[in-house]
Amino acid sequence: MELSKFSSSVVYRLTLRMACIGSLFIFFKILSGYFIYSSEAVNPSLPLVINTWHFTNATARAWALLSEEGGSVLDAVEQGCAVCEREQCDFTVGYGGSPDENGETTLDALIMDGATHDVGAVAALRQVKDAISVARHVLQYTEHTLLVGSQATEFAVSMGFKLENLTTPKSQEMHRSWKEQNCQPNFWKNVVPDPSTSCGPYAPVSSMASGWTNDQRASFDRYNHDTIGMIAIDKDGKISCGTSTNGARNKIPGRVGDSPIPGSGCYVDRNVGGAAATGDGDVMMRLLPALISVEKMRDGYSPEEASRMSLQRIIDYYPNFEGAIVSASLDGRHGGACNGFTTFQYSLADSENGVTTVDVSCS
Ligand code: SD4
Repeated sequence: MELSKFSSSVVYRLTLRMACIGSLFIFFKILSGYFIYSSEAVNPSLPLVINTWHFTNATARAWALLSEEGGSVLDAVEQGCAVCEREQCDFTVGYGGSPDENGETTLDALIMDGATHDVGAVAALRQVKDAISVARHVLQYTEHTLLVGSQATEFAVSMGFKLENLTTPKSQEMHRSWKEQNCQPNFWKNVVPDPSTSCGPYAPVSSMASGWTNDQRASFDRYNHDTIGMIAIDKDGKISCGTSTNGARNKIPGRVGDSPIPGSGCYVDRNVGGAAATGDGDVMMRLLPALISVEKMRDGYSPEEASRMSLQRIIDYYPNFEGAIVSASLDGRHGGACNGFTTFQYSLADSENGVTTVDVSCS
């Protein structure tokens, strides 16, 4: 009897001790798990929004969605870029800008979801103002990536978007004065009549040896390059990017630029970060600078270094290239690089700075 009392009290004390050790173990496990999660997944400067140029109203809208309204990163990018479409930022986003050779404004836009690596885009979209929202409908309601031209318009109308005229008195005036200046500058080469002095219609020169090139090629100066390209990261590190533009002034009808091309206009990777570009899209879409910048960040370079390296890849082939790129990593760092512009700024919103702009010196 005495022995069994003794042994049951030993068992009791042992059980109690093990239970205490067990609970302590669980407590520390939970605690360490919390700290590991905190340092890896949550950065104090997140959420973060950056976008090309000084389009701070667009940044502020995206920021409000992420920081106050519980919106997703896709909502932030869509509604942020939509601000520029409505405000006709620098007349290079939205309706009423960059008329083509026929005087028509057409729109390019893209939205990319880091969580799924899904993309929706429209190119040469006619008669619908809300390009980034139509792109989101491509992402959300189709298995496709990119819809173009009049058929993109048909898709938009079937999804409930309004058919509207994108021409304004200002874009009519841009087109009229271009015609008055013998259609200078333009994007033709190796055609007759000489595109550097004459309007079309043009025909190919019969032999390249006797042909013209066009030194008057339209340049992507201050008011011909301000595509909005935006990257949004929420507090949990979810990322998305988007672009919206009316392209290049005096473009040849049917021309599509870099903005709706994934990896060129913008790109995100849910494990790394994102990048967005602005500038001479005919050149940029040959070298996919947004993809390259993200891959450089994956290799451990900072967003600024990655931006420089991706632009350098373009400059190696096209030394006179005019353009810029902005990049952000999932830990909340950001940076940009530019070439051929006198100035370049990008807009930023994060918990430390609120909405502001960052100056970048160009090479
Ligand atoms: C494009 N990258 O279509 C665009 C140009 C731009 O405002 O930046 N436009 O080539």
